[in-house]
Amino acid sequence: MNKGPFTASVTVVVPAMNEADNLPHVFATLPAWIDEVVLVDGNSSDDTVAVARRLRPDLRVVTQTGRGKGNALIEGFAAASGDIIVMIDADGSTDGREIFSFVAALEDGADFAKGSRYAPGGGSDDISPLRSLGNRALTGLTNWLYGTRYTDLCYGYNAFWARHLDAMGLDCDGFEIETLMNVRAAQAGLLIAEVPSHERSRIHGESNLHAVRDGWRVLRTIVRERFRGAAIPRTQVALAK
Ligand SMILES: Nc1nc2c(ncn2[C@@H]2O[C@H](COP(=O)(O)OP(=O)(O)OP(=O)(O)O)[C@@H](O)[C@H]2O)c(=O)[nH]1
Ligand SMILES: [Mg+2]
Repeated sequence: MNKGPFTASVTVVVPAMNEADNLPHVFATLPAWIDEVVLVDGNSSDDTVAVARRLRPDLRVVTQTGRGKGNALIEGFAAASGDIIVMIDADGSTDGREIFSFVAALEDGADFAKGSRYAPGGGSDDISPLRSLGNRALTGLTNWLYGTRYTDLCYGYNAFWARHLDAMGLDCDGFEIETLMNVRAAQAGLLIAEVPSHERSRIHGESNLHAVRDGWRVLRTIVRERFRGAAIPRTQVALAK
């Protein structure tokens, strides 16, 4: 069924809250060989869903039952049928043409392909000095606590084999979702490849992220997960011996 360059089937999950003006740009960048697109609507008050359906008649729409980007992604992942799940944003900041590199990294052997704006070849038109500083500090703390070598903790462009969803056991609501995925993937001993990615600016509309409130949620997640129980760090130690 998949006529693309890869053998695995690929689902793209797109959380969207009031992104009707951006979706035409976002969907235009999606490769033709994507098997499935799942849009998770955050009870938008604009015509996000109608626009999305018009652009992609084969679209699957999930209306999230809770609140926040984390809840939206978790419900979208549960609905995805592909072997590989790619998560992108609906505001025009993530370029669908990069999906090729993410899927290639997975087919080359990675379990989890993690986008990075700070890996060689990556970049950002969007990140403010405050967010950049916070992200670097939180990335450094994560690397110190988990023994990882991440260059970019809080970035919404990632892909993974759907079979690893159980290992991550995702359970959060907000913008800490990427952090939770990154630390649980590490704790589960998944092979993680960073993929350079160029983040663009949101095209229309307002950001839903609040640097201080969401930074605090990320910090709590990093610390809580590290001291939650020894099960996953033990795996890492075992691998390192
Ligand atoms: N379904 C759903 N989507 C959400 C929710 N919050 C954010 N999103 C989507 O998640 C993606 C990222 O959210 P943004 O508001 O762009 O946050 P951000 O990328 O950190 O902020 P900017 O860089 O300023 O754009 C976008 O596609 C949003 O529409 C939510 O509660 N529900
Ligand atoms: Mg954004």
